[in-house]
Amino acid sequence: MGLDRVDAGDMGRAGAATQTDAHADAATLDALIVGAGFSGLYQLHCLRDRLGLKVQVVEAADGVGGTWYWNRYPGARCDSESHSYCYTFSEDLYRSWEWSERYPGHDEIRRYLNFVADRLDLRRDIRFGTRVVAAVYDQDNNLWRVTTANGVMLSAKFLIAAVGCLSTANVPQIQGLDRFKGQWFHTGEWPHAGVDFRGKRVGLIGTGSTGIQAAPVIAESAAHLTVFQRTANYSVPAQNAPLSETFRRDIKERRSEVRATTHAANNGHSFLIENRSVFDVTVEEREAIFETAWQRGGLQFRANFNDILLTREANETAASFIRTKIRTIVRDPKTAELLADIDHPYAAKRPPIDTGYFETFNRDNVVLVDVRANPIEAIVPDGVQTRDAVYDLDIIVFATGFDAMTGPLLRMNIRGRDGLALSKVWEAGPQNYLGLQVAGFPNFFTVTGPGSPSVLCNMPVPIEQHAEWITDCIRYMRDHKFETIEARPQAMVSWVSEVNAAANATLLPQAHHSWYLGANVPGKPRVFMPYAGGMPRYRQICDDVAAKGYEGFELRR
Ligand code: NA7
Repeated sequence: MGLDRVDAGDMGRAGAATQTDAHADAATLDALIVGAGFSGLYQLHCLRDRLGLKVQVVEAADGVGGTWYWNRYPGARCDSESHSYCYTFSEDLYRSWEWSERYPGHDEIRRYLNFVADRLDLRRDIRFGTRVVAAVYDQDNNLWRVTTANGVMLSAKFLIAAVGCLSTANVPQIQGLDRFKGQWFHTGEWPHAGVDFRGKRVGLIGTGSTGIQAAPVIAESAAHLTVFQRTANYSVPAQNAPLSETFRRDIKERRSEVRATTHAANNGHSFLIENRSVFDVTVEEREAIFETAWQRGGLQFRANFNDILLTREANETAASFIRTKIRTIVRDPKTAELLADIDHPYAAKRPPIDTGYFETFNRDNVVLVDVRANPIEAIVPDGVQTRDAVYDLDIIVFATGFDAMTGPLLRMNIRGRDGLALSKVWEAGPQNYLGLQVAGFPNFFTVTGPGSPSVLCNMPVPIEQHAEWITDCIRYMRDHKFETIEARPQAMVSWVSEVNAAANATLLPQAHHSWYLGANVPGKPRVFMPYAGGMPRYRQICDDVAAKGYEGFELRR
């Protein structure tokens, strides 16, 4: 179980007692929500406006947006189609917003979330510029005592982490970075003023979704771009384009239909996976289907057959189609080979979609460097040193991803019953029940926490489901006069097995270096974190749990 406890005095009870005094005159809230992205905003609306609770959101940034507040790198754009990457709970909201492109850019998503915050009058209950540095459960008073970096202290009966899955930047520990004479940036903490690449020699480290989006845009303005690739990646064209007036009008009429499809789809997107195997069609038919899908673009590419993520043989048909495309697009055969030398099944890592990524390597000012064969050994004052060469650079861009899912939660220093540290419980990987609660942490909920479908879905769908489930749960507690809810240890163990079984039924765990497994952060336990059983099944499980009086949770008066 890993439910070890810290020594009393370490921080636990002694710390909690001091904090109780410090919090004595702070206003006590019904619920404190951490984060003002998609999930925090909706959770605030649900608890404040539907249940009438006294709620506050604390947010480290100076504005709403969550992940999208920070991710402003060149080319940053969502991979979900805009008409499904939004709230669908409200007809009014859905009708009142106009998306301009098939895939929304980061600035448009921020404008959308600001529009939602204004429309629902959320801002008055959000405390910006306030980062949580500790949250301790005060057992005697059944309150969470929360401390922030700027000294604000808050108390609340319910603590809800709406901190996002991809909000803790992972800057690799490469020696010498402090001596680099140029500028360096992580894509997930991009300067608001932007970065001027004109006339500069730029190095881009990382070829995940982010690096693949950023490379073409950086290459357009930089004097020279060196892309450092450790693991080659598949990518399918996004085929992004402005939305026609007809589409925009039509989609508003079809809000209920779009919502129903996103609820029926395993991955929460606005399209369903075809109910056929790659082997149900002839080789020629299959190629034609892939070709049409390539031209149409987007994540829907993997939805043409139902077994692409189930067997290596089925997967290889899609993988080899994409590798052939890479070899066709990229003119230099050596570069093409490096880009096509992909070591994992298609979509076992988060599958990127792009706008001109492979084409970028046909530019005169772009080179690809294989840092699997010749790893980066150091950052030197003038650039990046690999085992076999030094690359002179003015700017280094780290598109090296995130300490995903657990990172944002663990850095809040959460301590539950008897000073139990979340970091201790999760020493061997994130244990929880339904991705919503952890045993030992009463009245603490995570929205799209590890163990929930979250990042395997179009995020607004699990976010709406989680926020509504948590709201219904708190309403139930109020109606039945329960004071605490806490996952039972046994329920947590069973759910972790369920999450593992769901992942193992697919090819997902076969991408050994994926962030789904925590493999991108040195020392992080390798555990498949999101629930791969699909959103409809997950929703059903959560509904059944609630219908059975919150089975697997302990409710106390
Ligand atoms: P990812 O998908 O974690 O990709 C990070 C990339 O950075 C990946 O290519 C890594 O190679 C590479 N990387 C990380 N550390 C190093 C070092 N030390 N040296 C060389 N290369 C390195 O992050 P993204 O930001 O692209 O995407 C995250 C999610 O955001 C995405 O999946 C969407 O859901 C949205 P590796 O593969 O580990 O060999």
